[in-house]
Amino acid sequence: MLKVIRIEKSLFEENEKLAKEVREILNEKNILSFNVMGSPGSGKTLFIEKTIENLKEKFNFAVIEGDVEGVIDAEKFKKFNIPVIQINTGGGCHLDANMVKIGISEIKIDEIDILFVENVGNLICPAEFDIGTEKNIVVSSITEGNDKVLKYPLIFKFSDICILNKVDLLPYSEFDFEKFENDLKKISPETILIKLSSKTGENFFEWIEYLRRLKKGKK
Ligand SMILES: Nc1nc2c(ncn2[C@@H]2O[C@H](COP(=O)(O)OP(=O)(O)O)[C@@H](O)[C@H]2O)c(=O)[nH]1
Ligand SMILES: [Mg+2]
Repeated sequence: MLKVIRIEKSLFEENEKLAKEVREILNEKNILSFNVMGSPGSGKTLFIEKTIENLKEKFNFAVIEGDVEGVIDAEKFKKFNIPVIQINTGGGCHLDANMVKIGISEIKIDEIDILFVENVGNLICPAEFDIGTEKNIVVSSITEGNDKVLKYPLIFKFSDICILNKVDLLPYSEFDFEKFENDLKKISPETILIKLSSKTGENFFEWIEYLRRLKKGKK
């Protein structure tokens, strides 16, 4: 006897339902939320830290950290004295909407303006799971080389915003920015590209201005 069980479909369907619920909870409280994806080491955590550093006087932040193991990234947010929830997937390569729903249930969301969710670092699985946040961000860095858009198109298509990070290292690399930009336009014309350095702060204001406009648009 051969029996095929289509787990994939029901998993995705269940996730969609939960993502909708998360979105409703966050929208009801007028919270602007971001799902930050990208390779390990692309600079997701530093990007979120820098954003909070820039705007902590203006908005109340919360962070949900998704990692396979440990609390290394979550601890980096202690200095801000904000709610931080660590989710350990124990091997899972992405967060899902249920994990985020549990995460936000641990936060006093009435007191929050902006929520960052740092997804598990990789360019494949996170792109298949809507986690209920408002905007998807992929952080790509120039040290990863400029073939990533063509090699992992799904995550770039899935993302509303592409942060091209580590531009301070441009002088030491052969990164072809024009090619990256053209590939992104071809693969995902709607995705907004912002190049910056989370380390030196170079061009960071462009992202901050964009975020402020998004937040204003919600009110
Ligand atoms: N030079 C440079 N280094 C960066 C930049 N952003 C992050 N890094 C460094 O890259 C490494 C990985 O950053 P991290 O934020 O932990 O990446 P994550 O794994 O994507 O969360 C750390 O050593 C950061 O200090 C940047 O814009 N320029
Ligand atoms: Mg990180």
